Amino acid sequence: DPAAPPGSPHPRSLHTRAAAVLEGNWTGASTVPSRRLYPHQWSWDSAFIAIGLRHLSPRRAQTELETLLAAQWDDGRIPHIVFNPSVPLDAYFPSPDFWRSSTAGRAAGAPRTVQTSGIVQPPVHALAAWLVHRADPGLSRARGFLARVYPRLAAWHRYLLHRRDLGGGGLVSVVHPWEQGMDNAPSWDAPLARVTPAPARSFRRADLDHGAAQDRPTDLDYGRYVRLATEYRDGGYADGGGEFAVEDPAFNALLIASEHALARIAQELGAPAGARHARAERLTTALVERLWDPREGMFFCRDVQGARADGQGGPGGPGDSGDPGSAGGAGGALIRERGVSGLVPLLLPGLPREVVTALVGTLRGPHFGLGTTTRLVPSYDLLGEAFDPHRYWRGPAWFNTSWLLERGLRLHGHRADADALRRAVLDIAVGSDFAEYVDPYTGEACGATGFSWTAALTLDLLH
Ligand code: 9YW
Repeated sequence: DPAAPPGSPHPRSLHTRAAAVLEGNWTGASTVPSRRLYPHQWSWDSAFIAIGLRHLSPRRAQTELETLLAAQWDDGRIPHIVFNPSVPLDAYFPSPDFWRSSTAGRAAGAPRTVQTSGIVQPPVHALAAWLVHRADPGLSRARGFLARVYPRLAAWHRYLLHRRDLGGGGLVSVVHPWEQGMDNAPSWDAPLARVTPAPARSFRRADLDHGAAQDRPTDLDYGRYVRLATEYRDGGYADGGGEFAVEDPAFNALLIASEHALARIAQELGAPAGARHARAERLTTALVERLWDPREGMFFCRDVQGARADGQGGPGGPGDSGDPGSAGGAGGALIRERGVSGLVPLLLPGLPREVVTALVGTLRGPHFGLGTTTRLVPSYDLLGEAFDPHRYWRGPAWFNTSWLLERGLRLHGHRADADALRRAVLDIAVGSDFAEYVDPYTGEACGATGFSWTAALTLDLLH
């Protein structure tokens, strides 16, 4: 138990309690996000979990990522869920018999032996692999960890960059709200409104057995999630041509951060890294060109299939013609809902100075209230019409996004803000019993407790 930085609340007991959560959620080869609510392996959860686990057991952290990567499809995609065959089918919906990966996903190269979902989640994995390596380079080299994961991570990025540039501007699109990881964020409301919901009686939600209905997405949301996933599956998980395609700032920023990490991994392995750094810089430029709004001081999602007229006549109001991303040929429309996803690019090293300054201003301003009205960064605009402090990704604060923003603040030299956010994460994590998400004003626990990434990222901030 290494010494914790000064100012941590009871660092030793915090360390012990966070470690106990991860121990309890470990299955032998990977970690479940939550024993009852999410009893399988989730993709971006495992990346965050590995980042924390490296402080307890670098070996286990490597295994966490290796288990996930073993379920990679031949086309390079890393599935968002890897199913545990010993968990009953009705414990989680949608279950393996919904996704039918080994049959419906055959053309895309789904694995034959393990059952997975067919959609993806944000690419935090190369960043995680690099941080895990750094925790114990000797062990990592002895096990050939980076040499084994590098080709898989490279194939994963290739899949995203080549098969998912649905807007044609160099950025990656998600084809389902579950892919971006913030399931019911208000940013999806407009593109989802075009989707006809699957009939409520055609599926049964297992999440409501374990979570309060008012803290979860609605049945109408679920109907649309099911429709989109069904159509993707029935099209053999081929990309392009679906009803939903959105370029999201956090998803793309995490890809860029991971591309920088992949460059470091290449360098460590003695392979050329320059092209990867250059690609990360080009992607950063594309991110700013397509998703940055200088007037609002934040990034927005782009609805690739949205009619430009809708976006331009929306809450953004007049003057949208000044939005460089909506200019002719860019495709689609910006969705002017202020979500935490639009702040996450702060973690990128190559951002223009004025973008960094504006993002920090927005984080501290009335819409997110950091350091003034809120204790942790809310997932959505405090002043937004859809704001609800308890409903999942429509207001509550989540620990992974606060961890990413703490990193961004520190990277860009905003030390006092980073220190304050770090202290708040540690306090609220332990005070909420490592909740899945919390009321951003009070820190009151919502959703599940004993949530893995909350414990893992707390551990990372302690070290
Ligand atoms: C679901 C596991 C996942 C997270 C997502 C979160 C939620 C799954 O749980 O989605 O059934 O709604 O939104 O980000 O990876 O923790």
